[in-house]
Amino acid sequence: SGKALRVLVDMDGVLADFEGGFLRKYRSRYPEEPFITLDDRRGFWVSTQYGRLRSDLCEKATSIWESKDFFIELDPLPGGVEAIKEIAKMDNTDVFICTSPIKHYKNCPYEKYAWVEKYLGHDFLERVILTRDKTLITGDILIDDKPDILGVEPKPTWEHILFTACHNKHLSISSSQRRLLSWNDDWRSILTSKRQ
Ligand code: UMP
Repeated sequence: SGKALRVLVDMDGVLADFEGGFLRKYRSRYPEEPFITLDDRRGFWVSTQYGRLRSDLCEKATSIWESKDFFIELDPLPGGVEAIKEIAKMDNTDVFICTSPIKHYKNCPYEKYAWVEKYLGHDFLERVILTRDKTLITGDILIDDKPDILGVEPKPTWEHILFTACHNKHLSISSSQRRLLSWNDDWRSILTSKRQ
């Protein structure tokens, strides 16, 4: 059956509900300010869309994920924890969580590890990759909700599977690109299709 299949799984927007956690805390902290419903979200960058709504809302949005306890308090997205545990147990398969920390580093890296320990267990900490450049990481597939994953490596080894999120659901993707609509979608077939 050949070399083990290497599966890279993004965290925010794939395993952890970044968008839902953001909106709840933004509305709680800034109850008088306008907000963007999840249905009206467009574009990967929350800060950019809030900045277009009113220029000062860009930094108010940023203040939310720069706050202590933001990342650790994110809820798991439906089925994600169960799916990645199942992938981890599959024969001939290596799974890693591949996530980009924010540059305001006081809380985020710590809380990402703490989230993984809380929901996936201490042993899963072996499987965490924090990087701002995912093109450097080799793998067979990368399941990620960001439409454009760019970095210094022009030809990453992985196939990017676009995980559907509120901000990307309206995007038309090229015929060659594949989507995972949710963890209820057929991720097992995507893995099977990549095996030798
Ligand atoms: N993020 C921002 N600004 C935004 C939205 C998200 O800095 O408007 C952060 C949250 C995550 C990171 O830490 O960007 C995205 O990481 P990946 O999902 O690409 O791993």
